[in-house]
Amino acid sequence: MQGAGKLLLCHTDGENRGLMDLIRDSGMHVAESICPAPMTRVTFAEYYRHWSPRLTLYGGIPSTVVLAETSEADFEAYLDGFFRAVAPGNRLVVGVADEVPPNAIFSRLQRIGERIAREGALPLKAGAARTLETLPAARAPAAAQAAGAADDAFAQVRQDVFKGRHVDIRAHVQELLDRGTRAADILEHGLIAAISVVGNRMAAGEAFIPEVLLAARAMTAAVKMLEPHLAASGEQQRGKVLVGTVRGDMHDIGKNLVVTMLRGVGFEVRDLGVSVARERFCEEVAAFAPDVLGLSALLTTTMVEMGEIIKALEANGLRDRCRVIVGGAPVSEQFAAKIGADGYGANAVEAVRLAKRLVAEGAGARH
Ligand code: B12
Repeated sequence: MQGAGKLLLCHTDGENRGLMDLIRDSGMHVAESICPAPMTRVTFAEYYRHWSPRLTLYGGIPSTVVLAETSEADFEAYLDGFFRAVAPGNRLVVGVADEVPPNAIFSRLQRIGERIAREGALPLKAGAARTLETLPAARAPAAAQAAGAADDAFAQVRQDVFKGRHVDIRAHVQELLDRGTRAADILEHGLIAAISVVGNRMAAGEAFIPEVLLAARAMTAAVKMLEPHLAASGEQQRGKVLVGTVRGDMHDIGKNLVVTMLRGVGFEVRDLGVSVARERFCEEVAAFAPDVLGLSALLTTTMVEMGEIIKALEANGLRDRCRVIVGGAPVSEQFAAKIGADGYGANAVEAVRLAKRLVAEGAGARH
């Protein structure tokens, strides 16, 4: 394999006490998802001593140490032992097992990042890690430039998103609202501009899940404040919409915006949340009898589930009971047509326009 320019990875999550020599001698190049003591019996120091001459190690922080069940003192002690074991540092990519916030404590993930930046030698040389707010695109996102000067009125809320300041952002959004700034502009030039930069950085391998989660949390806090302003309420009941993010997909910021805007113009909306199974969509279509079913997906791997949901509706004799609309970053008009959806909306405003048109055309039933 090495001759063919390929690398072999071995998924080593779990108990490896009886496998230490076998894995070391197996010819694998990388041992990934290493979950050491206290969750399993082998300590990280032992893994490192035993494997690092031949394997690159990936992992090392068991999920329990980032959870509240481990005290701050024990967490720090774990990190001290961890960094002592790997100094001077070689053939190691630090990874945290399984847990993400909110269960994993944010400040601990940040602390791990700080210590790697300070003490880690490889793969990032100490001090070489770049945080979101220091990246060039974070300082001058394209959408912000389009909106005016580089340091425009929305620069502060963008910085809040980059830095994950979910408390400060509320005061800054309020200041903008008090100055008479339109909520839709704060959303577009502040929040969406910032989260798009975060997405691009994520794609380029320069932003990682903890940072994206922090950014998403700040964005969600701000969107909640904007919701009453975005939703022009008071209109009469327009119809019923059932909404959800498809199975395997946890993204909900965009879906929540769609829900807010639909409610704002008078739709009765039932929001099923994230990672919704196709069976659940079928049950709810039967029970809630929506005029429109809105499906959201943000991953290329989960967008295919939208087609499966439409097939499941057909198989259960429910397809003619409602119109199906789809949306989310990877979804397109062509994809919607291919899977037999009734419409595609690129953003929350289009979602509302689409739902209004479909309800006006057919009040739910397709034929
Ligand atoms: C925030 C974020 C996260 C957060 C989500 C937090 C949350 N509560 O939603 C977290 C950190 C959890 C996350 C996790 C992951 N993410 Co992510 N994430 C993003 C990010 C940066 C922003 C998404 C967002 O909120 N955008 C802002 C909102 C307002 O826009 P929107 O979602 O597109 O919604 C609008 C429209 O699409 C439309 N719309 C949305 N839904 C619907 C529904 C209907 C019916 C209609 C009509 C319209 C509509 O209207 C909305 C409002 O205008 C994107 C990058 C990006 N630019 O999209 C990556 C991104 C989607 N994530 C990505 C990846 C890879 C992941 C992970 C797999 C990473 C990992 N290795 O674990 C995981 C997957 C977890 C899972 N199982 O779902 C990739 C997907 C790549 C791909 N081709 O599939 C992206 C594109 C980043 C990238 N460039 O690499 N992510």
